[in-house]
Amino acid sequence: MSKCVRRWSAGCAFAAALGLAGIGPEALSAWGLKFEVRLSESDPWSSAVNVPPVEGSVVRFRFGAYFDPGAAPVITTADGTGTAQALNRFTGSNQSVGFAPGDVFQNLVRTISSGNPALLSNAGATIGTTAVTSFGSQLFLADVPFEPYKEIYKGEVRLGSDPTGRTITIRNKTFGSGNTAGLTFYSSASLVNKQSGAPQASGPARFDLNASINIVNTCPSDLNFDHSVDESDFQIFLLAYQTMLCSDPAMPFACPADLNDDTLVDDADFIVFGHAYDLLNCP
Ligand SMILES: [Ca+2]
Ligand SMILES: [Ca+2]
Repeated sequence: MSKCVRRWSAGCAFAAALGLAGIGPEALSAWGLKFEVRLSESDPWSSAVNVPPVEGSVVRFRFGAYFDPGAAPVITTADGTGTAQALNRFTGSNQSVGFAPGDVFQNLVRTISSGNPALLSNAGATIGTTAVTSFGSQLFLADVPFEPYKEIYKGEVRLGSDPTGRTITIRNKTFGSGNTAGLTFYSSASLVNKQSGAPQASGPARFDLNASINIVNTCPSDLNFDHSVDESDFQIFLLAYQTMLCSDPAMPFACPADLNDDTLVDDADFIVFGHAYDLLNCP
């Protein structure tokens, strides 16, 4: 605490507040980038969520860095080996893998108190650039007491109209740039003991924790996505049944009424649909 107060009083006060909020240590790898998702503001953050393929569905996500206080010395870089205690910046970009046309990032918000605007620059499936996104001294991760995770920004993924099942992974895209480290932090709240978190061929104990959005229809016969299988769905099914071939241009995209995936909408699908229709409510 004394070192912290002497050198970084503003940042230490910030970290102390977070420490008092009860954020506890996590059993993770030594350090890395962490991405998490949730469906609503009241849900806990998670590494994965399931969401039906409904246009306009929103999944919240956040991005930060974590450090394991129990893995000292936790970081080996070109500058030496030390225990991570203070994160000072992130350099690089993050991305989604698996976006379908129409899927977008939106409402990106920096949740640290300062930072280069490049941190949140969004181009399609990429967020950020290789610009140095300095945070000043606000991201202490140790000393007051150890803070194992620091959120850097948050945002949302909004699904487009693609009705097919798929997985979107939110993860790092580029880490560092040239001689500029991906993360910069200090081993003892001292500029002298700077440890640059650049990628090291020998392995710097970095392990990123990615997040997944699993787009799955858990109620396939609910063809209009209103959580029940009723007359409205039957009308949609009937049109597909009359069209029959999934390859017919008149068939809705991805042939959702082909419930047994055999490229036809026929009696076999009607049996599946009829069973769901009897149940009415989606599981
Ligand atoms: Ca329905
Ligand atoms: Ca079929």
